[in-house]
Amino acid sequence: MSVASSGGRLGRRQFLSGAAAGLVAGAAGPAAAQQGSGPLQVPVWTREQGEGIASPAYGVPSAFEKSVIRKPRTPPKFPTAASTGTPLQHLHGIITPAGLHYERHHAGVPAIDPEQHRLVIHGLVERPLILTMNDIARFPSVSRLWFLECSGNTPQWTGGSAKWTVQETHGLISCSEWTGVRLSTLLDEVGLKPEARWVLAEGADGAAMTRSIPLDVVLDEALVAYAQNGEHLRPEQGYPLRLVLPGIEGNMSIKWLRRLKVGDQPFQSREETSKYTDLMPDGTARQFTFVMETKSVITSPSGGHQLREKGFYEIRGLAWSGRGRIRSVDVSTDGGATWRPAELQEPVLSRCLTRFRVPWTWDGGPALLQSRAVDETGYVQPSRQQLVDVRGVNSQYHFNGIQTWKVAPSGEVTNAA
Ligand SMILES: Nc1nc2c(c(=O)[nH]1)N[C@H]1C(S)=C(S)[C@@H](COP(=O)(O)O)O[C@H]1N2
Ligand SMILES: [Mo]
Repeated sequence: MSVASSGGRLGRRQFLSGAAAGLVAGAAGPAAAQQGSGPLQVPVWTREQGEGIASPAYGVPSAFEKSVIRKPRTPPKFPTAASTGTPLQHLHGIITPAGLHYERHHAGVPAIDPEQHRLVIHGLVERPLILTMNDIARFPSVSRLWFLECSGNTPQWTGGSAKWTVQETHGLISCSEWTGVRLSTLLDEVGLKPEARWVLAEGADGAAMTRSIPLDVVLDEALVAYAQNGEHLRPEQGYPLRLVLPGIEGNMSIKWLRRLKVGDQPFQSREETSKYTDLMPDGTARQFTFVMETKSVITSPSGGHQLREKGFYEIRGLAWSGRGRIRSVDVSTDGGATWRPAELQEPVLSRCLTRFRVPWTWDGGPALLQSRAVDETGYVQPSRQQLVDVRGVNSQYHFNGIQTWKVAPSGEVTNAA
């Protein structure tokens, strides 16, 4: 039996009872003034001409969507070393609109003139090169739908705040269609020397962010991207050029990319020694933990939501794996005692967000909502306890434990991680 058919069996009446109640409430509320008194009156916006075209010339969301915005994370020590989270609770499907893509900047957003921007490729190569943006645009291009996730996403190693929304627990993930040149294509052009094993990537921002990337990651589809969701990158996403390394911690996808240096070993930059390592319970640190492991989260209902009445709800969420495709997602409404398979929305792509859904009838009692993803390698998303048993609680990065949202009989939804 598919989950969709069990949803269908609930019948139309049950889906619509809430909506009909809403309509009655609406007719008595502020909307009544606009709509007239009965259902389907001709509203004022149907009786007059709308706004002309080209106002503004670059389209923006409806004025009624003002609450759908990025949100700054914990107050930064410096205003330019900051991050903002994507409002996952307000989004549908799998693509993040560019204006809502999460941000993580270590030294603010540089204003780079693409005419003056250069990419240097040197080190253990046969023919070092300096490329202009026009040069880069001439190479064969590819487009890929991939998520990007900061390894600092979900800062819940020692628990989180009950008040956190999914924007705060999981907002440092976004998903775009990226277009650019394969990094391997550029490296073919310069010719790798036989000793080549690692590539240093450096950004042109005030942080001059630098990370060492092993050759297997380079050759695994890594992109030097200039476009995102059909248009050139936004300044905050690395305009005019960035790396996008699929399934790899966001920090390594160097923005404002200006230099690639090929070496025979890792370069041991600040971001891979003092930062972006994982402190284990025995005091040793794991270094070069690149892959973003399988993870999922319910985005609706989620923290900060208020269920207004008993009855039908569609539980909706997102799942992803840095190792490939999502194979399945199970959902529990009783804190993990029982699980039901969710329906996966196609396309289910490798290292991309996957949307899942499961029908749920809320009986008005307390509930604990959880999702657990499995990827095509068979890796199962761990519970918080399973993760902490292995990793301890000294880490800052790579928390991929199962998220719990608590639904109170009042309908209030809070973070129970
Ligand atoms: N040059 C440069 N690249 C950078 C950063 C930066 O501060 N400077 N931040 C990194 C981090 S920590 C992450 S998670 C991603 C964030 O990319 P986004 O801001 O496009 O979401 O970019 C990475 N690349
Ligand atoms: Mo990050």
